[in-house]
Amino acid sequence: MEESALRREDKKVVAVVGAGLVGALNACFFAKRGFEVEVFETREDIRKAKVVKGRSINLALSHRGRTALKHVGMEDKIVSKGIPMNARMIHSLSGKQSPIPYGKKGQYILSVDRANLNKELLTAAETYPNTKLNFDHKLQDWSAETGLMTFARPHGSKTQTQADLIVGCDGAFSAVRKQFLRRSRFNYSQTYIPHGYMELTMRPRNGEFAMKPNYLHIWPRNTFMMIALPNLDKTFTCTLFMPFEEFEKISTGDEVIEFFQKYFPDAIPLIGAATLRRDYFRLPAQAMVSVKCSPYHIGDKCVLMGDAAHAVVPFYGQGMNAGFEDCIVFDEIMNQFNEDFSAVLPEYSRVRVPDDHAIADLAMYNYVEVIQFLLHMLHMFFSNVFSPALWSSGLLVIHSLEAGKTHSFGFFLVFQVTFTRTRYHVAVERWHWQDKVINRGLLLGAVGAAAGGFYLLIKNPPDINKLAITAEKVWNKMAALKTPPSVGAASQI
Ligand code: FAD
Ligand code: EGU
Repeated sequence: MEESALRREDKKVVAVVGAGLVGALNACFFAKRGFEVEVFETREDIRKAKVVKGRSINLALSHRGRTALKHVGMEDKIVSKGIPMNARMIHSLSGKQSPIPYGKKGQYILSVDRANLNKELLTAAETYPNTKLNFDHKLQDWSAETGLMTFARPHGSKTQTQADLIVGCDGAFSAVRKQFLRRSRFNYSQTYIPHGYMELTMRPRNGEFAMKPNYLHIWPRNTFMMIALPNLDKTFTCTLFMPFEEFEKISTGDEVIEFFQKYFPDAIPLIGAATLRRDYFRLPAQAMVSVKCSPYHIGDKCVLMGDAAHAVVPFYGQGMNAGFEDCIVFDEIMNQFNEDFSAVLPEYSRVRVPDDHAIADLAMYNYVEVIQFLLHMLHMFFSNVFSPALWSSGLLVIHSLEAGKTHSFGFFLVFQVTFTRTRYHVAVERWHWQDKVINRGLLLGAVGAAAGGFYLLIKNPPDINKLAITAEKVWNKMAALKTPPSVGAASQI
């Protein structure tokens, strides 16, 4: 007892800026170590608020996120309120549904409620006596020299506080990050994709889920798609992803129905025509941004985590999972370097930047590619191209006749990203290697080659530089997709 009291004395003050998903979780991680944790959040306490504004209503939680929750003893609590999704359910234009499992039998991802997850994490952070949550505190400015932060309070007042370490968990438009931008040798890029998203709610039908609950429902269409995740109240949250210019073409209720009739006819009765007419215009389509930067730290004073360090487009369901994994990685390095911030922070940047950049690139690549692959999958269900042997080998190979080039949809990749903690950059390296092998025609017997290839790939890691997926390439790809007749161009990235 005495010893812990003594240790408390010399414990440093850690300020966590942002009490979103990553900030609230991070507060638990730092509190567990015994730091004096001060959390500062712009919004009011969402546990008391009547209406919670925010991004997506629900999220896919997978292995990385779960592991982080486990570190702070929260896994069971969150998982018990999540809905397992064992497979994707692909909806064809004619309304036919085809399931494609995520992993082996019994493996699943979870649909969790964002607000509930955030609330539970705040409550968990608050149970540590060494944690204080400060709501209605909007960070305006801070000093990299002194660690002095200035917060705007409601009604125009301001307060200032000092901390030994500032942890920026304040999301994609991070105020903490602004200080980084002023400094030399800080790399930064942000890209808005041409797509926006809109959420629509599918109510229960006769008191039950309107569709099968244990699936991530997907409607892949040409340049856009809709996905739906189940909620505990038996609703589904549908998210429509579409280029802004397409959203803008629809301006009346009739046009909404016409549009859904053309592309998502089976969803109209499930959402309800009247609801659809109304909800489509409730909120404008939201933008999606991809942010990459490096390094993630300034000296021994400040570190960025979660979306503040790496906002990724949602086409891998990994934004939160990656942010949660940031917390584990930081925690491990804290052990390794005895909580010495001057050693921990540079090491954290060194280790984590390549992985967060890899998932950011992957999600960006997937943004266009996944729609195409899901469409291919759908077609394969209705033709004989679909081979169970290829399937079970974990490798789906798609041959584009027009381009004369074979493309693999890395099920290994999706698997490693979703169900393991394989470093993101390593998973990507393996995937590129796999594609190369296939294009060289080494894939003869599907199962044998895939198994052998996988073995080789572990032995010979490929060149990382091949990876760079530029926004430009993604744009070119979008352009190619817009010219329907020559589909072939779409397979050359
Ligand atoms: P945020 O959740 O943005 O939280 C930041 C917090 O900081 C907020 O509470 C904000 O109020 C506060 N803040 C901001 N500025 C200040 C300031 N100046 N001072 C004080 N506080 C401040 N990820 C997944 O893993 N799986 C999914 O299925 C998934 N689906 C998604 C679907 C969509 C449509 C979108 C847009 C994203 C999705 N994501 C998903 C990504 C996920 O939402 C984010 O990665 C995650 O919310 C990041 O958490 P964060 O805490 O870093 O940032
Ligand atoms: C997007 C928005 C299916 C929640 C990528 C799959 C997503 C999620 C996929 C959102 C897709 C896309 C994967 C998971 C997941 C698939 C994945 C995307 C959850 C490649 C709430 N994506 N998402 N891939 O595999 O790895 O089923 O808003 F439609 S979970 Cl875009 Cl695993």
